[in-house]
Amino acid sequence: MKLYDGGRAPNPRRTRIFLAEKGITLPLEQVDLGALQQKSPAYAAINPLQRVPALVLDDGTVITESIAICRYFEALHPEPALFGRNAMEIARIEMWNRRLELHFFLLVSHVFRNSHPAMKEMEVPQVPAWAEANKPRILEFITLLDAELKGRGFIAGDAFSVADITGLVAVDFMKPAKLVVPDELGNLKRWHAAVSARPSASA
Ligand SMILES: N[C@@H](CCC(=O)N[C@@H](CS)C(=O)NCC(=O)O)C(=O)O
Repeated sequence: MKLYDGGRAPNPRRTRIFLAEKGITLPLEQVDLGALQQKSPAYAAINPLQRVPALVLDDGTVITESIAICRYFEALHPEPALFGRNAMEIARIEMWNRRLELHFFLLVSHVFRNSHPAMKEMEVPQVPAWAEANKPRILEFITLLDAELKGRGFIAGDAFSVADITGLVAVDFMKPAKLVVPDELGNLKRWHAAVSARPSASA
């Protein structure tokens, strides 16, 4: 089994944090995104979408999509449960993970990919106006998230979950996208400091 990884890129980082929370170590192979190695024929044969991460099992089966890879390991190693333990927890975690992906992480990705000079060969064409259009939507979502985090330890409830991993990676991805969390969003900043202090955050 081998995990095709992408250094500082946010989606592979979600998978690495998840594995670290589970205490799972895997052989990693770095795909150099800066050198566009994801577009090489060898990697495109593994993932035709030319994105990382990708997990290749010993029988050659390929699993892509960071959350699909996380679900695979959750099924194999249920503890600690990061997708929930009962119907309500599973639904709440799924709800928050999807909200974070669709209304926050993806939007930060649009800002980064459409405004950063380093992305001009990966995001063709870059549309700077699309980057600008997403900025107020991100602020709107993180303001909502800040209100939700009032009196709550973690995004989807009382326990750390995959939703916190998506949230942590999305907030950290704001930095290269040249976005900042406003100081008045104190609940979000408190939560971010707490999840950043977990050993897995440096994975
Ligand atoms: N939905 C996929 C997204 C994967 C993705 O976009 N990965 C980025 C790195 S964070 C990538 O490989 N980008 C390469 C490119 O755009 O050419 C997932 O969750 O894994």
